[in-house]
Amino acid sequence: MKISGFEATTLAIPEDDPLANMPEEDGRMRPVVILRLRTDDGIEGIGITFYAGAMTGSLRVAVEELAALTIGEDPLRVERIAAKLMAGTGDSCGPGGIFTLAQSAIDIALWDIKGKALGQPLWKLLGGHRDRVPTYASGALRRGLSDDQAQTAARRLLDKGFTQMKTQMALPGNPSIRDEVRRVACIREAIGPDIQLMCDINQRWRPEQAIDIGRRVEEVGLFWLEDVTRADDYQGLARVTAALSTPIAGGEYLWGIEPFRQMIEAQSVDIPMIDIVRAGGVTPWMKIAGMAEAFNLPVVSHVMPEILVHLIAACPNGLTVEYMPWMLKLYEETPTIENGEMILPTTPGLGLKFDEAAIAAFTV
Ligand code: SMN
Ligand code: MG
Repeated sequence: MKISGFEATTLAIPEDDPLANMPEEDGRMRPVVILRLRTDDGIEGIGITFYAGAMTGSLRVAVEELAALTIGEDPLRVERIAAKLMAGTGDSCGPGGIFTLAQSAIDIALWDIKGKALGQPLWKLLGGHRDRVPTYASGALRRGLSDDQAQTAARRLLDKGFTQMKTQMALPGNPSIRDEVRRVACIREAIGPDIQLMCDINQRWRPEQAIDIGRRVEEVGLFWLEDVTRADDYQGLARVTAALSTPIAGGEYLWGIEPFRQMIEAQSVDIPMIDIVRAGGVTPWMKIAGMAEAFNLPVVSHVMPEILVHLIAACPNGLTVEYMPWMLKLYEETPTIENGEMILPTTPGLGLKFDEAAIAAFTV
């Protein structure tokens, strides 16, 4: 089997809130590049990438330029292809930035092809540890909502059956410490003591602020506090992690494999969070998860639950899947949720089929 063709398409997808129907800001769109990678025996693998914003046109071209290097290659030889892409860019264009974003789309599509060629769902090929995994609602309890709106949205997530959900602090404007603490406390009040609540800071605090506010919210009982300060301040993160009993999560902003070594060695976080497109695809994602396992750390996913559910289910230290619903509308069907857990598909590869009408509607 050989790779024989490809097609990359730029889409704009609404960043809406289908889970609680309370968008912070109407009409926000996320540009995305999708890839169809084809083989000479008729298999098509699908890939996806984003985070390029105004450079998404360049990202699409980068995907096409890298995909052109895969023509004639055996799609099952994922590492050989990764080395060829790196060599094809002079061994110096990555890891990081548009190279890695583009490489991710190709790596994801290769694993989809591998699953389809072998007739196995991806989560089994990668290890198959579990066939259902915990998941948490994300993207609904955003920092721009009022306390009242956040409480209403949280109750809607409960009605939908979620048993874990994520909110945000580092509220907009110039919030007092009291405002920040009140936000997580009011959500806790709305959901009761038994629901697991995570909180994302998106790198917006100083380490000292994180320790101060983090101590004041310990009694709210957070499942984790995420990206409390700059992702590359490994030592600052480590100070926060040492000071708080609330677990600290982070890693979604790191590129490739090696920064996770620095983060883990510095004891910066309790829970590494691995983003598949910044990691470089399925292949490096699994290596990072294995590295974390060796340090007795769990791992969590970032966005695209329809894809990441496979990876979290595959590894023994996968903790929970972020159920961020933005991309679900691209597919005919996505994994279902039962009792707060995502159920793994049994169809080969990613088990996803583009909804062609949706793709046509989002194509820019
Ligand atoms: C997040 C960041 C970027 C895109 C989507 C979501 C956020 C999260 O940090 O962890 O959900
Ligand atoms: Mg985050």
